Amino acid sequence: MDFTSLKIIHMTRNLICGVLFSILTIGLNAQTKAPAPYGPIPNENQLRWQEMEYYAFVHFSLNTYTDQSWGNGNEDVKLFNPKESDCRQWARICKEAGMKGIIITAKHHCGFCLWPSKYTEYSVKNAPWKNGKGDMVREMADACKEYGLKLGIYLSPWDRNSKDYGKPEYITYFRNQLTELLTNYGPIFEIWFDGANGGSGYYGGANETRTIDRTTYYDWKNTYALIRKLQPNIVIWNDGGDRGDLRWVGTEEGAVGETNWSLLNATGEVEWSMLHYGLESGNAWVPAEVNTSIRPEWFYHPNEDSKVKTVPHLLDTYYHSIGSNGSLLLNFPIMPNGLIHPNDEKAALGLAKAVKETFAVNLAENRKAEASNFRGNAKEFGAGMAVDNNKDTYWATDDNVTKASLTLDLGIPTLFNRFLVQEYIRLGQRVQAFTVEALVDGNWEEVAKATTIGYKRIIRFPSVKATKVRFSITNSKSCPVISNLGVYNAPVFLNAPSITRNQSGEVTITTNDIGPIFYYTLDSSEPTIKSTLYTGPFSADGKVEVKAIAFDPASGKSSPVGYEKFDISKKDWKIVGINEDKAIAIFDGNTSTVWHQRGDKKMPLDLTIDLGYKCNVCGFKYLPDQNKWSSGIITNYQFYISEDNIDWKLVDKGEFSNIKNNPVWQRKNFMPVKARYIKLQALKNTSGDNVVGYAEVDVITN
Ligand code: FUL
Repeated sequence: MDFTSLKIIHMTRNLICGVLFSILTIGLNAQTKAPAPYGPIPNENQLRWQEMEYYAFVHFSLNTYTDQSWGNGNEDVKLFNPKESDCRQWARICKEAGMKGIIITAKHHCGFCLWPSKYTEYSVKNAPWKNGKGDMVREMADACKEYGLKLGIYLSPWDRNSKDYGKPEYITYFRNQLTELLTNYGPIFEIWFDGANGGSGYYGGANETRTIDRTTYYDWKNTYALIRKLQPNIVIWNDGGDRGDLRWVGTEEGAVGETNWSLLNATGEVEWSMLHYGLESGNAWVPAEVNTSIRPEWFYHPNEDSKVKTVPHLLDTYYHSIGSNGSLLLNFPIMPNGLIHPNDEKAALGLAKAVKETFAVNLAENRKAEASNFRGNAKEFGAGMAVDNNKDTYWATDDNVTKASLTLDLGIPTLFNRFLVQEYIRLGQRVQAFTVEALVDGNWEEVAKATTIGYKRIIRFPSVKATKVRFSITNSKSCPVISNLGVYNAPVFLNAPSITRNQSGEVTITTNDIGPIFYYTLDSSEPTIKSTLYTGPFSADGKVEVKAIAFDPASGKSSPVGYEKFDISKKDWKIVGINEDKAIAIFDGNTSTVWHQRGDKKMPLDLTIDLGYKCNVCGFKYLPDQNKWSSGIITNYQFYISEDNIDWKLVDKGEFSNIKNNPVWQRKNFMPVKARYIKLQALKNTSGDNVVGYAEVDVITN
């Protein structure tokens, strides 16, 4: 063959190959084009924030020194003197706990500023701390930098100290403070605007009630523009007015809805269910942030040292936030000395350890995976992309396919109890429902059935031993796009048992976990499996401390200690002047039974209790209705005592500050007084009507 013939053959071969290649790639391109985004999608700031998953709140202000939830705005700045304050301790704990950032309460509702703002005297610059030369926000920013954490700012829009609050001038003041905080402390990942706005306060000495229209007063549109100009990479948390980048989940208990769409409408009112579950048809991307405290309250109260949430409780919160397409913003209350309490540190590090142990081995990683359908039969969208440990690749189906399944082959019978799944949210949130099945002894068993996925969803179910796992999408808005799957075998973590006592002094120990037995002590010692075995309700009337553990004989694991301190006996208590049998719910020791005063009577409404005998009363406790839709939650009260039900003395009055968002036990202390009768007078409730509800009322005696 001469050179020309060779060249012709070569050219012809190239031509054929070229044509074939073009045909193939045209065909392939048509088949393998990535899915188009569906509905609203997150912006880069929201994506960056979502991947942080877990970060801290720190609550520190003058309230820390007055044992209050909300300061009134007239508390003395001289109280602020944290002798051992150390933001590096906070940052170290957060880092070790696996958190990615810290949001500091630069200014809470009382108006006191943790930084030396130029625009007010009510700040650290007039406090004895560091002779007025301190700047807590600066120290926080430096500590975050040192520990590789991001910094966020909580700036309360409501200011109970400012004389201008409620007037247009305050908006200039508010924006000036925002400008200081967003200019002088480096990059800020999140700004947090609390929903509590307007009400009674000091207001520069006016001591009055000021109401504002929270949708218009702050002119959010222009306030947001300022924020975005100063910090282009920030996310804005706001639950009122113009939509921020993130949404509140409607509760401070630490849980978003089981169904959780990262969508809302860009305008219009947001009702509770939208906050909690998102809005499937929403036209804006507004993902959920679950904020909760590691203790019942946000600020430090010494009496909560024994109420720090246990590791199983925090784990539950983890699944209801990070495991439910939300982020987790967990609060540490700072003590008056300026440090995080060791109990809080222990709990946070305990959670980190439990999470690490749970997700140490992904049994699905790189396992053989088969899908009922994958896009254009192209490997780049195949089932394997969901188990390749790469968040940028995904399994996707053809455009018209909205029901599909993926089967993972575990090889040998394998024990597991957790299933993790992630959508590739850059292309939107699509899946509406899915199931998880396990192949046990040759039969498919459904182990879980759930609704939305979003950025991350983790499902818990009892341990199952299976050779295969089948994940089936049973409904999706558009073709599903799944970036990651995980199968895990989580160790047993038992919840601390609950301890209750009824009016006749009978103590009951219970748990939500299935199967454990309990051991308890009554002498303040720590219970072990050598302590008294609980065989049923027992009698322990009068002042007593009960500590109990749950124990799982199968795994040999114990729970954290459950603890309750009961005060005087309630055997002889009687409600005075009310003849309704159901009213007994007020002191039956059962937090889920409630009694409401309703009818024609108007506020103030009294609840009078005859304790049966005289004792030294030095405080009282009130627990509102624990039902989410409850009415009659008291916000303002007066508390009276009497020895004879004739002469009454006012011993305390005030507000249950954050009771609406966080309906936990409210505890009020006062100087000890002799009393046989107590009267809790409700002056106002959260809904502004004349209903008063009580789950429990108790006294504190010395
Ligand atoms: C609430 C506030 O009123 C609490 O004091 C706390 O700051 C919490 C994070 O938000 O609504």
